[in-house]
Amino acid sequence: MAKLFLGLDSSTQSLSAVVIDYDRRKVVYDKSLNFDHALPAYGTRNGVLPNPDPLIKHSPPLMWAEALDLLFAAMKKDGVALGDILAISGSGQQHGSVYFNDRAAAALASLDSGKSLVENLKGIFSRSTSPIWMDSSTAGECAEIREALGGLKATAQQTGSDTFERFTGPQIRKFYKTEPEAYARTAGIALVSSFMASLVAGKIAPIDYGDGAGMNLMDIQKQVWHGGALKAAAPDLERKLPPLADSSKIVGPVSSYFVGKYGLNPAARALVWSGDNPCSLVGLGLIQEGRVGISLGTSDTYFGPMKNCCTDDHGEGHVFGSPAGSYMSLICFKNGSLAREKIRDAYGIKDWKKFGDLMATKPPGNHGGILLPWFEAEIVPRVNQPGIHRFDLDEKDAAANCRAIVEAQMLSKRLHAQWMQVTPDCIYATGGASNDPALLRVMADVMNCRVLRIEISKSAALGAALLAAHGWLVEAGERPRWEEVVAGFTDPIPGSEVRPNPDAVRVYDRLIEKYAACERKALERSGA
Ligand code: XUL
Repeated sequence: MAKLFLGLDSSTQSLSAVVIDYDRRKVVYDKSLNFDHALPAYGTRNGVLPNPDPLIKHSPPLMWAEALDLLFAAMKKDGVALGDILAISGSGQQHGSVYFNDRAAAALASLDSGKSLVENLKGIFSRSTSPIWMDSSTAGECAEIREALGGLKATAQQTGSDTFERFTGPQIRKFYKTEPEAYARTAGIALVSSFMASLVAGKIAPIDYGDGAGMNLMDIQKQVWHGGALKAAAPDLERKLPPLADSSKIVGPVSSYFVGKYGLNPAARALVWSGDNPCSLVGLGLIQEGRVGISLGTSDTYFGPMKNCCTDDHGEGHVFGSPAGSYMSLICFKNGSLAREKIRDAYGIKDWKKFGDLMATKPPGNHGGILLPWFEAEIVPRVNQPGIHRFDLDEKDAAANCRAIVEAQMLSKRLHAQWMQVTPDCIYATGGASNDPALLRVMADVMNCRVLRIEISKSAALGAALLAAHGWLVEAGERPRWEEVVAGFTDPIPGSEVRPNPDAVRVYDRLIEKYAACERKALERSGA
């Protein structure tokens, strides 16, 4: 019998499923359900409820539950062999939180497959909406928790990150301060990942170390709840949080709800879920330290596994637990593709091919010309005041400006990843702009490292399916090595390797000093 595993991904805009045939190393099914289109009654836009305050971003947890019903119904209709699935794991958008009252545990334990999930779950929430990662309404609470933990550096060292508006601890504190009665009625708090895992398992599921690290509430070194952080966030919090666990932990058999309604095997295992970034790490095959992912999207991210926990004293980057053991680091640069597009459009360049051709007319290092493309307030480095800064660069020279923005983005990644103390030996490039050879050439030369392209659109759901396989094998008494688990599922595109050019590497080894000095100057100018 084929060994089938299901990975689900509850993201901001959609719920996705990936089914893998483990022995054949194949994705045999893959489907996404867009919340706005499939569930218009909730009135979300891009998965988020409209709110007059642009800082507030909430979503309805019942919509996520209803999507789970719809997705299982679609899988059944599409003929997926649901009865053959051995284990289910999942991935959730990070940081978002769900608030239960004291009826939740009993309701989850007795889900009736004659009703819908929504009918089963009515009346179990102490807060009808969930703040999600896009919410930035908790600046005051961030300052309070940071101060209680001894400042920025101490907060990062203890919890893996400085306090951030989207992180769950500050969000819980805001709920406690603004709705104290509803907070008092709250018997349990889940992350999106542990909420969805609780539905599949039919009982309150633990939070895994990967997603737990995105709360500012977990002791990153010991991987236990951090007493001081809990106290700084809200009273009586420890009692409301589930236990922390490794993501290979099995919560139990799947809920009889899914057996009765969709024909799952009653022995199928329901695992602890993780966050989308930790799951993507596995889904992209980034399991050995030194292998790094760079995603070139609307914003750019730089992430990779980390053996020893090493936090960022500047408080710009994050350390999360990695489902493949130890830790992972992640930094997010806001001015990614959108900034590149701004330069392309400012010079009337019609496509990326032309952009790359223009770049190629200038040598690596661009004769020392530097451009800091902070079209929007930047996360890394922390820039509150948007602005474009040019140093030894003629604004009228289109080719030099094209080269300058790409070089600056890559130099910034190299500079701001230094705190991780991980020298990349291989970069996996992914995301929309990773099919641009001109960008990958600069990436390889600046980072002095080979670059390979990998295109896995559902890396989080695939990672979750691989976590399900791993957890099932562990329970079966095997000791699967992660290299073996991901083999064949996460191979880079053949022939995509770009090797660094030693002459260009030497240029960038010198230019990085100038780039860092320019950044310092621009930050002073913008009063950061
Ligand atoms: C990570 C973060 C986002 C969400 C997206 O810190 O906020 O990547 O996880 O779903």
